Amino acid sequence: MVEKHKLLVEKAKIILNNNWLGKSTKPAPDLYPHQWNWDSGFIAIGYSGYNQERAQQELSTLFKAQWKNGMLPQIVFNSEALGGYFPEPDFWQCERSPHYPDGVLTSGITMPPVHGIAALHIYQYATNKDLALEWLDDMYPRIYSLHEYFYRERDPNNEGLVYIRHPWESGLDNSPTWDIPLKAIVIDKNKLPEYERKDLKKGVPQSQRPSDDDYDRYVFLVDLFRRLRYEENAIYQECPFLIQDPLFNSILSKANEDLAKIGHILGKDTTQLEEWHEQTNRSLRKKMWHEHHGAFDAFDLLTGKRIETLTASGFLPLLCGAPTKENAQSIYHFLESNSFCPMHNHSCFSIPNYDLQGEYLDPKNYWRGPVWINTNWLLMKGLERYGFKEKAESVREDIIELVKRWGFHEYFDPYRGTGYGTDNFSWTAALFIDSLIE
Ligand code: 2M8
Repeated sequence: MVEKHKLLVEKAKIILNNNWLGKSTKPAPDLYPHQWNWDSGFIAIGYSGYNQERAQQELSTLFKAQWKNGMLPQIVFNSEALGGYFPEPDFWQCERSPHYPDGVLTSGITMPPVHGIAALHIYQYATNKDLALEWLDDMYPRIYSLHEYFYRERDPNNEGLVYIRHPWESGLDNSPTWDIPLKAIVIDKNKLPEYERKDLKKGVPQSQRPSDDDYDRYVFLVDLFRRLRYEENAIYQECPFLIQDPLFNSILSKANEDLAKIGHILGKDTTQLEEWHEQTNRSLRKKMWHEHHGAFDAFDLLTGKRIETLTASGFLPLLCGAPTKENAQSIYHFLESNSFCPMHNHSCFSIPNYDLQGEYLDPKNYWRGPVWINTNWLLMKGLERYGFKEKAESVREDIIELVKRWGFHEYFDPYRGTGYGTDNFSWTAALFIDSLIE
């Protein structure tokens, strides 16, 4: 397949090369000028098919910015590009935290931990296994301590389900799932720090980006964290946004499983990783599965209620093996309904991030309807895991088709395929390359 799409693969490599910052890769030329946490995981997966050294370096650079308590920041700032994004280090003020690492500039929240998954992928694709083993030996304790941080600091009920404390941590920033909890945060504009959005000056229309009301709440939360000096326990007591999300927990669970495989290769004791994997899967099934929906719900720790919004996040437990066979069948049927674009239907593309029949669908707006290549790639792996080969194949075909027709956009219209957001987007390029490797 790589041969068949040779020109596009070349183009994808050029995009990654142009977004290369010297030690890591930015997500896009202008809109995102720094290094992003889970983007780098996906980008490394793309590199692993043709440039092992870069794949390894991408993650090594990211983990140089790991906090002393194990947290891996959402953004590692590129000091040469400061001024082009909001919020940057002057706003985060992470130096207030005793856990802030030396010699780097970062934000004070995290993102879905795809790194164990990426690291195993890099090893499997490595042409120089000795080099890969040496690298894994260095990465293993770092990724392990990130997982330890999650179970220690973000799992207050000791149930194997960790919470996110900011929509940016989910990766799916303005997903309709966050509408209810965000609306519940009452903002006093007079007390909100002054700020200026930079994202709207980069050529992407407001209609494809989060609303100003959303941004006020994003800023409110950052202001709270910096006031509390990024102290996890204090944040847990005061934060008005504490959500257990299926996508986040499924990625963590799968990363435990993959890190345990790496541990076996390195001869480590992986008991804890296996226990985390089992416990998270058990709790996903017990607490978040929604029989009637055929999907997993998010859970709001503050209201004690499920958030019954139907997004791609609810299918992600396929990735880590949490659903029973029956659950997986229900998910499959739901994915094959008009809500998420069935196979062989030429009037839509799979898998939109939000229910195509849902009340809040906005096919152009960011995480409120468009198709994203990273969630598609993860779902493809989950579908393969459960033996839904034809469906997985059709998801792969849509990844390829969308890029072929519209280019390397950030996200795509679920009906027409039109590319939206920024162009020359790194993870679209990286995962396109990976999707062509059989
Ligand atoms: C988007 O999020 C950032 C904040 O993290 C933003 O809107 O400024 C999301 O799509 C996120 O998932 C992604 O990692 C990031 C960079 O591509 O952009």
